[in-house]
Amino acid sequence: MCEATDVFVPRLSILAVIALAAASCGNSRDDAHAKQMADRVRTEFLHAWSNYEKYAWGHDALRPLSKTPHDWYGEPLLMTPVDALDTLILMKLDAEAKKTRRLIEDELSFDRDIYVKNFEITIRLLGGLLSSYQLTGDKRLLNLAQDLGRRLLPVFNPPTGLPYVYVNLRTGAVRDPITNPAETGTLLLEFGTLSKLTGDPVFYDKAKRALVETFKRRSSIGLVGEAINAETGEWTNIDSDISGGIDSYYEYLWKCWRLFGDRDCLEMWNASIPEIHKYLAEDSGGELWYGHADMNSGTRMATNYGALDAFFPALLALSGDVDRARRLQRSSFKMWNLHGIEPEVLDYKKMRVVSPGYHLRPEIVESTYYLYHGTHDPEYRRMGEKMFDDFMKYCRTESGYVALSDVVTKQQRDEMESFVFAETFKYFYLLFAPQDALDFDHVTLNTEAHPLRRTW
Ligand code: DMJ
Repeated sequence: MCEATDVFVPRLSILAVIALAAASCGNSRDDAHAKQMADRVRTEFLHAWSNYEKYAWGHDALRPLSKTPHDWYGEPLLMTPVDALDTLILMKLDAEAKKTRRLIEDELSFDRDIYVKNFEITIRLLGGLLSSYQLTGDKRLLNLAQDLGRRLLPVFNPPTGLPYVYVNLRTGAVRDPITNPAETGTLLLEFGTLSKLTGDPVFYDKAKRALVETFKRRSSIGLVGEAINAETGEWTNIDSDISGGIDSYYEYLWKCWRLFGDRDCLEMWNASIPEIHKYLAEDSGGELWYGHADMNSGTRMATNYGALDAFFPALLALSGDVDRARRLQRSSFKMWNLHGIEPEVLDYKKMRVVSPGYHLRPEIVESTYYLYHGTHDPEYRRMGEKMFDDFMKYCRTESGYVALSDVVTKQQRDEMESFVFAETFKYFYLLFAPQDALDFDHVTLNTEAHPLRRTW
C-alpha cells in the first residue's frame, strides 16, 4: 500500500515527506511491475524449456518449427541442458534443474569420435559445467569438466600456442588452423577456472598463452584482425571490429583481470581499448557507433554494427565507462527499433539492414542488464520491456522460441540455439528480478552468461 507515513513532522517538512512518500510509492509500484516482468520471463522460459523437454530431450537442441531434435555433431553432447542448467537454478526451477542434472550425469560422455569446435564447446559446455558445479557443489559436474578440458588440450599444439578450431574428442586429432581472436582469446575464464578448481595449472597456462599470443600480434596501431593462421601466426583477414570473430577477445581481457586478478590481462586491456575508441568508434549525427577499420592503417572499411556488437555497452559499463556505454546502448536500441527487432548486421550510416537474420541473440539484453545494474536508471528496464514484448511478438511459437531469417518480413527460421536458455532468457530475467537473484559483485559471467565465482 502506498500511503504517507503517519508520524508527527514539523510543518516545513511536510512537503519533503510527501515527496518521499510519493517516491517510495513510485518505487514500490516499479518493484511490483519488475516482479511481474520477471515472472513473465520465467513463464516464457518454461514454455521454451518444456517444449525442449517434449520434443528434444537428451539432444543438443530443439528445432521448434519442425518439432525435431538436432545434434550438432550427429551425436548428442547435451548442449541445451548443460547451457541451461544454471539458469534453471537461478530461476529456482528446482524440479527441472534436478531432472537436468540427472540427465547430464547419466548420459553425458565426451568419449566420442567426433570433431568439435573448441570455442563453442568451451564457452557453452565447459563454462556451463563449471558454473553449475559451483552452484551445486556436485563433484560429478567438475569431473565432467575436467575430462572435457583434457580432451580439448590438443588444440593448443601449434608452435604459436594459438589453438586449432576443431579437435576430435576421442583421438585428440586437430584440424582447421584458420581461426580468429574470439576463438583464440575466449578460453581463459573457463580453462583458468578449471585450473583453479582442480589444482592443475596446465589449463590456465595454455589458454593464457593463446590470449597473450593473440595480443602480441596486434598491429602497430594496436588493432587485431578477423582471421589468423594458428600454425604461422599470420593474419589472413585484416578487417578489425568489435563484432563476432573478435568481440569476446576484448571481453576476456577485462573479465580475466576481474576474475583472476591477472595483471597481464589488465595491461593488455589498457593497451587495446583506447585504440578501439580511436579507430573503430564513430560519432554519426551525435550517435555513437563502432564500425570496421583496416587493422594496419585504421582506414574505415565498413560502417557496419550488429546484434553481436551490441555486447559492448555491457563491457564498457562493467569496466567503468558508463558514459560511452549509455551512448552506445542508445544506438543499439535504435537498431532494435528500426524493424521492431534487431538485425544481425546494420549499416548505421544508411540505416539499412545488411544481414537480416535474428538468431535470438542475447547481447543487447546483456547490455541492458549491465547498464541497469550499474545505474539503476529505470530507462533500462523500460527498454528491456519493449524488447521482451517484441521478442514474444515475433519469436514465440506454440513449441518454443524461433529465430527469424528476416527481421523485415519477420519470416521465421527453424532454430532455437542453446544460448537462448543460457543467456537471452537469463539476462531478461536478471534485468527484472530482485538484485540478489545473482550476487553480481562476486561472480564473473563468461561470454555465455555462466557465472564463475572466485572461490580460490
Ligand atoms: C554466444 O554463444 C556467446 O555470447 C558468444 O560470445 C557470441 N555468440 C553467442 C550469442 O549470440
